[in-house]
Amino acid sequence: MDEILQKIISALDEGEDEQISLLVRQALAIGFEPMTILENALVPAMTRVGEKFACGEYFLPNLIVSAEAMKQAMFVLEPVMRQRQQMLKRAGVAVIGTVQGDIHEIGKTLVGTMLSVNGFEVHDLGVDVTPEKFVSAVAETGANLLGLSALLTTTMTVQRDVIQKLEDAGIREQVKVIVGGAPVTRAWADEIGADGYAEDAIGAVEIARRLLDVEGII
Ligand code: B12
Repeated sequence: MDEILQKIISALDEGEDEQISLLVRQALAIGFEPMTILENALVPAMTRVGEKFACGEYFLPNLIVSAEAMKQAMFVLEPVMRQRQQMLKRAGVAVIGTVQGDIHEIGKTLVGTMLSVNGFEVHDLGVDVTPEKFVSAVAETGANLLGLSALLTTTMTVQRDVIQKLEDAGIREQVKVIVGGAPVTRAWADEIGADGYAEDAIGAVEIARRLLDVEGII
């Protein structure tokens, strides 16, 4: 593996946020594509941190510093990704957020960024978003895509609540609902009546484009 990507992986693992911004800038400067940096360094490194947390090698402070480093890296990558895809025609209007009770934001933000650089107008509601807030955002923006992120088994059920609330408000037919997050599966998506599920941010764009019949390549 390239040395610079390896350094980015180490910086994320150790939560060195200043260092990681520098390294990501360097990687871009020597010609790495933003998606390569994401897929080959940042995402696997974050996944590894999660595994270390799960097996008791890392503790919550480790997660927090690594997540902060990931955010800093994204601050550098996002404008570059946006700039390179400027010419895309509008694919749709998307509302996205992490459901109530859940503050995990990295995956949700990544999905929002990927939708945005692929031509969607994205309204990111942030984290810990109530079903009511999702419903009013869909109504206000006229969104045709709603992305619900949940990273905890205890908050996945809120995805179902949001779909129910859309039905109650009479706007379920207006919007395609896609769900995701580490514990979410296709079977769960089917069970709660979501229109789509994706495992990662690229899959999210693919499914969104398919559901909304948008032509063109990612
Ligand atoms: C970073 C992290 C944190 C950070 C979050 C910081 C931040 N600003 O986001 C902090 C430290 C705050 C945190 C807190 C907690 N966490 Co945490 N966290 C993680 C960790 C390590 C990584 C998550 C992450 O960012 N991954 C990287 C991104 C890129 O991946 P992703 O989020 O999965 O997103 C991708 C896909 O899922 C998908 N996707 C995501 N959203 C969506 C949405 C749509 C619409 C679609 C289509 C796709 C999609 O695409 C994304 C991009 O590829 C995970 C471990 C893991 N394996 O997931 C644990 C994990 C999710 N956390 C866990 C726990 C238990 C907690 C705490 C309860 C810990 C505690 N004791 O306090 C709290 C909960 C706080 C709360 N109320 O939300 C558990 C959840 C267990 C469970 N099954 O319920 C995990 C799995 C760790 C573990 N193995 O135990 N956490």
